[in-house]
Amino acid sequence: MKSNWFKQAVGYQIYPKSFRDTNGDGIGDINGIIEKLPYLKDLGIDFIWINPIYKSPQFDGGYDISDYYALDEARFGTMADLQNLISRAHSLEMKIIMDLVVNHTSDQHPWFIESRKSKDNPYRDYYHWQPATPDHLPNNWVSFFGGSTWTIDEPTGEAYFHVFAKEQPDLNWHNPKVREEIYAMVRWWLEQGIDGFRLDAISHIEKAPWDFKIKSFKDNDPWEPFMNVAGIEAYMQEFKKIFDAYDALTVGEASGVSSKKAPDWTDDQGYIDMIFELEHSVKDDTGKADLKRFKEAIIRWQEDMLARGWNAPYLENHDQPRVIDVLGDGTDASAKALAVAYMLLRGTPFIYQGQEIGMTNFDYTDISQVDATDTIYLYHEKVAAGLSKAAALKAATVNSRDHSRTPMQWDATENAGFTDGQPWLAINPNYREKNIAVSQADPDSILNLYKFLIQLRHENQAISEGGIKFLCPDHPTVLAYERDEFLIVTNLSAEPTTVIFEVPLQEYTDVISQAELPTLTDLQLEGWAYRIYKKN
Ligand code: ISL
Ligand code: CA
Repeated sequence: MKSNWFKQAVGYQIYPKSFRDTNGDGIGDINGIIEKLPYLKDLGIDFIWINPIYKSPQFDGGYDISDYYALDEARFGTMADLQNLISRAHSLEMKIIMDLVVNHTSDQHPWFIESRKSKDNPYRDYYHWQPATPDHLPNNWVSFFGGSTWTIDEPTGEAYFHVFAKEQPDLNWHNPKVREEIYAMVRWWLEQGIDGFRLDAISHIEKAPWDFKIKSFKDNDPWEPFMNVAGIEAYMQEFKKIFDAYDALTVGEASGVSSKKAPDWTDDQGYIDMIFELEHSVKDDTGKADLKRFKEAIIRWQEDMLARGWNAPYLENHDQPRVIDVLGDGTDASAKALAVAYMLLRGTPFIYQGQEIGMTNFDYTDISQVDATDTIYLYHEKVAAGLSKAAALKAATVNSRDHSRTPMQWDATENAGFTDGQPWLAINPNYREKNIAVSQADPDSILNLYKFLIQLRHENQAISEGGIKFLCPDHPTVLAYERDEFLIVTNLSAEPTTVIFEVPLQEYTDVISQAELPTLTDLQLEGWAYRIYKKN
């Protein structure tokens, strides 16, 4: 049986490279996180998820690990720094979880360096190898980052399998030795005192038989052969034994686990505590999300996880553009309505660094400003297809991961208070007006609204653990729900609207203004309205 403290908690995601640099090399570091712990405590954060800081060639933002037992010391700091971070966080009653990247390693990992040497190398079966020629790859599966999932490799002439970049070969989970190595590593990290993991791309560790035929290449169809494929349950069960033994907090990035299946993953007997679903964050070619689709996904996940299971609501992460420009219209008002809409849902909400001040997307003018591997790949693909450089840049960056990876905007001083050196990625020029210091001083800021919402969660069990019932699920712009004695209403559009409720509004008080509500069944909502009502 798992412990339940996380049901009242709020998580904060740190992309360490861009959080705070303390030694002037332009790269955020562990000491930078330590420096900002009081800020996070003041915000009300209960635990922090830190993106990968392990030894890595950094081909994919550290999601290409070359040594599971070592930190990238040159960039981020030493194990002693990490120990210091853990103990300082714990003394402030905050927990620390780290990324666990076990679908793949870096191609620079010693296992892969061995594996590729010969067909009879003892590490050959740590990865997936198949006979292949350029005209006859083992199958027609495509990788998330573009191109085939197979790369032919010298010296053996066989192909190895990768669902992400070719620099990220997939581990062979059928091999018991691989599993033992991974489980030992997981135990070792928990012994170091970290409180748990965010399980990267965990739903991809099992694959369909190589002769599986992809039905279509539209939407999510091409990923089917490595999305929560049957057989994965056994590995998750093995993981669970370790997690339970350490009472570790676990969040799975589990695309392909449907809202119907998710309760089995996350209920009291489930493998992990909660799941990040990816369905609500689908965007089109213009970088906008379809509000109808967003609402449908949120409501379905909340309803399907009501009887059993646990959600991890989020609006942003290091892979997604900034929500203020995706679902919002760039205004603070839109960021606030979105904050209220998701922060009071059922589940453990996550806030991504900078989201709490409404950090925006970056206005790219040249491909050299981009770091994200998949964006650069897409750009070259578009140029090769005949697009002008400007058009290719626009198309490739519209949904780029790098929008959210620009350095954190702490204050209005040179380089936004992020670094005294040259930042590794360009800082958004709007940092002079949009930063933590300015937001702290303004009682009406997005930041202070987040603080209020976190407090409301902490103080009211109805919001952390109560039920949820959606009102007007078919309204085009209003997301409204009851959390036991609370009623939350948001208008996720700049257009005013009216909505008719079958709830006796006169029995409620406005939590924000403390005003009693008139006897009305219809509510006039201004653009980006948000209301939090409580039953008298
Ligand atoms: O479904 C997906 C894409 O449609 C995702 O499951 C995919 O798993 C997701 O993009 C994975 O992201 C994570 O793993 C990647 C890394 O590049 C990302 O930054 C990380 O969040 C590879 O490790
Ligand atoms: Ca640094």
